[in-house]
Amino acid sequence: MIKLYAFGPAFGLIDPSPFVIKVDFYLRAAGLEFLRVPGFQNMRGAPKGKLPYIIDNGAVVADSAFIVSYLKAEYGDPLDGGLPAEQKAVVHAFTKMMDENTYWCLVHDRWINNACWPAVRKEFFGGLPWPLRVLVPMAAQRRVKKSLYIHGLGRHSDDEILDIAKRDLKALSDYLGDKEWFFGKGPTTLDVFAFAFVGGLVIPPFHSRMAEAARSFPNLVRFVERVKAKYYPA
Ligand SMILES: N[C@@H](CCC(=O)N[C@@H](CS)C(=O)NCC(=O)O)C(=O)O
Repeated sequence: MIKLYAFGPAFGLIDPSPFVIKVDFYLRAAGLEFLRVPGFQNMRGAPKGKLPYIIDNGAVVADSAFIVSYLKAEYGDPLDGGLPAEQKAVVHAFTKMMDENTYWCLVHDRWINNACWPAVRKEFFGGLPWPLRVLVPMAAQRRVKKSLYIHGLGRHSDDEILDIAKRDLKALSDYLGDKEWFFGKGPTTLDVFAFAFVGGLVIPPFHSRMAEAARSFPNLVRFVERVKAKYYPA
């Protein structure tokens, strides 16, 4: 049985990490049986110091992109197998946009923006004893700030970061249009990955300008609701 090592539910999401949601939804959409193993302690065993990773028949695979490639190689490619090369190229380009750009906007919103940070701090660190409850989130936020600065996104103003996120959301919204799925017929990995990132902005009960911007695209909201109803019924 495939074991998916995750953080665990938070903010109305099955996981705070869009990368974990990607793999979870991929496994469901591909009809593969798996066991989700939640817990922040999973970080200790993570081969690359990040979640998610999976263990399958003794194979340890880290990083959502490598995990999906592994699953396709091992169990077939029911989601993208029928796509022509041109559409696969679109999947790749959008995927990298979300992984390398949208993701950091989401991180900035949750970890730096005061509209989200107090709730995030409480969710992740509220269970720690005092004074760790105060010191650990301060150190963690400092580390995230540094990562954002090194990435480059953290050098922009809040307005510029919001604008960057909106452009990604608009591209996804324009491409989805009024279709049920990004390529019409059924979920491909583009739907899986888009749900992970757009859902990560739309679903949590945050009212930051970025979350509201995501909710201002009615077709993306409907898309998230459709996926939730079909793959994550309450
Ligand atoms: N490229 C990785 C990114 C995974 C990732 O950034 N995971 C974050 C959570 S969203 C993490 O584990 N961060 C912990 C840390 O950096 O210490 C993937 O696609 O799986």
